[in-house]
Amino acid sequence: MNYTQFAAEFWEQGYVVIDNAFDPALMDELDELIVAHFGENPDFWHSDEFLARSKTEVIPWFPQNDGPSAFDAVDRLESLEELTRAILGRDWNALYCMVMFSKQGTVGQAWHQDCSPDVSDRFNMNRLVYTRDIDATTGGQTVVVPGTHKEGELPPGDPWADIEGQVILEPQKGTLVLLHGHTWHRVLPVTGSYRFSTNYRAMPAGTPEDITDVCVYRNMRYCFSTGSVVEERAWR
Ligand SMILES: O=C(O)CCC(=O)C(=O)O
Ligand SMILES: [Fe+2]
Repeated sequence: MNYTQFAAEFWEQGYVVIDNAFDPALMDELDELIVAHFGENPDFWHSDEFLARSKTEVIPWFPQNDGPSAFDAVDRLESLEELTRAILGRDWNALYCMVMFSKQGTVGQAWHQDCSPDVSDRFNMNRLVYTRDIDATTGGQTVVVPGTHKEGELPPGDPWADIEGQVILEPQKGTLVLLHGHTWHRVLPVTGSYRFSTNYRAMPAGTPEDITDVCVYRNMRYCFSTGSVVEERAWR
């Protein structure tokens, strides 16, 4: 792996896609655990207001919160550690590992930034692991706008409208996507089957642990710990 080159691309574009980053057998193992955990028809976890306002139909699971697990194997990979260090610096910290599950027929996730861009060098980095293919037949592709990690706040507007310059990603089994938390991104509607990603979130040294507590959408800022809209953003 050329860590320096990937790091340069990350800082230029606000994301980088690395195919075949993980052993297929490990992907199968994690995929099976995720499917077993959620079953076919899990209940939503967020409040109705959040689901309605954010237009984000996801159910989170923190698999490392229940003690040692197969998910630790990804954290332990030297390649991922080195790549993360090349981007975030030597004293980066792991934040948490979160699986985000969306049922078939749900809307995916509206445009957002994972954390406030008010301070440009204060951010989380998503390290997204895909244990199965995502493409136009499954739906749920991840969409990013390259370079927007340098453009400040996601502008108010239609939570779902296309944004000029957007790029649709179709991660495959074993793909790693590194995504800056300020980069404007969303997930397309989940048409074919249920859909999930596993996110090993990380952050540079000195970043507060609650960095991802307030998420920026085009129509509001939403605080997860209090379950409330902390800012309305008018757009029509
Ligand atoms: O699941 C994805 O592809 C993106 C998820 C996302 O927006 C995030 O983890 O912050
Ligand atoms: Fe996100």
